Amino acid sequence: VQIVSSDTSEAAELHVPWFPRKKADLDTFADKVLEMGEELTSDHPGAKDTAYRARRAEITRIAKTHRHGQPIPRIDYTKEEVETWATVFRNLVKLFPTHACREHQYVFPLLVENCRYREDNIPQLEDISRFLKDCTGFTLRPVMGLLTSRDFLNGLAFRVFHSTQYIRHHSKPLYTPEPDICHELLGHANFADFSQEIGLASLGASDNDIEKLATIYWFTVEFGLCRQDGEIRAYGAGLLSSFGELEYALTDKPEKKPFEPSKTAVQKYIVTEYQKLYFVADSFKDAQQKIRDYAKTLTRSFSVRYNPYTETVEVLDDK
Ligand code: TIH
Ligand code: FE2
Repeated sequence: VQIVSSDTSEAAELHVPWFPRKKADLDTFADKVLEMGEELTSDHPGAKDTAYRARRAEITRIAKTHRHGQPIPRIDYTKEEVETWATVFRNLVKLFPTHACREHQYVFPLLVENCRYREDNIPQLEDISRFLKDCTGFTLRPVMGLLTSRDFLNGLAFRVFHSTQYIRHHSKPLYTPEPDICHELLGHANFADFSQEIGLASLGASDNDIEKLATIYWFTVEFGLCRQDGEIRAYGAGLLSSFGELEYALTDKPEKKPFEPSKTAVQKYIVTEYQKLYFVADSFKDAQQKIRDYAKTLTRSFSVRYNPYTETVEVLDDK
């Protein structure tokens, strides 16, 4: 039984925020981005570089006009862009053996083999999207910049990962305050099943629950640490794409607390500099299981099921 109408006015009456029902509904996010999408804030390293801003605008136009089902246009990256990528790539690859968790170390060579990950080549979103589709059912969708937490998490329900296509400013390769192609491709190598579960939990969720899910996502998928053979390793993509923060995170400087979803979900954090606190899971698997269990505890007046054949979400009123 359908209890939530796709008619927005009726949905609002029931206090259920609108949410996408089919993969093509994600087209509505195409030009909805937060501040750093189009205009760069003044403290962004590329804010005063007009050539950089023009290039970003050129690349983000692709995201703005992209529609579900179309191939993602390829970008002919400039020599300078490839050099920035090379600096990030070279330094991260050096750190992975001692700093990245084994799951990341397992996936990385597969991308090198199948998606032309090389120091002198920025891989194309279309190639990665096709590869992921074959082995995990995930696809990528180009995005102009940061989406709201709700939109980004909603995308995951459809196994769609929104990915930026432009690169960070060349003056600051070791850390950038926002996602860029290095972050998406080098950090988020591992698109695990549980991210869809976070996504499904986010559909039509209250603002309060969205904030909790986004905070969990932040401290795990983005900045998570885990134990491995008596050491601490990184599995979060925000760490695995920043050779500055990856090194820093494993020193004694930041605070570390055990990962406990109900506590982690209400922790405040900053988004523009190295984190002062990280949460450490007993293992990568343990983090996944705890996130799954947590997502199930959120209350909603209905439940949802993803139908992979039709790529739609079915709403069930069995709660
Ligand atoms: N700080 C990361 C990097 O330098 O690669 C990018 C981001 C991750 C999460 C938010 S911004
Ligand atoms: Fe990310």
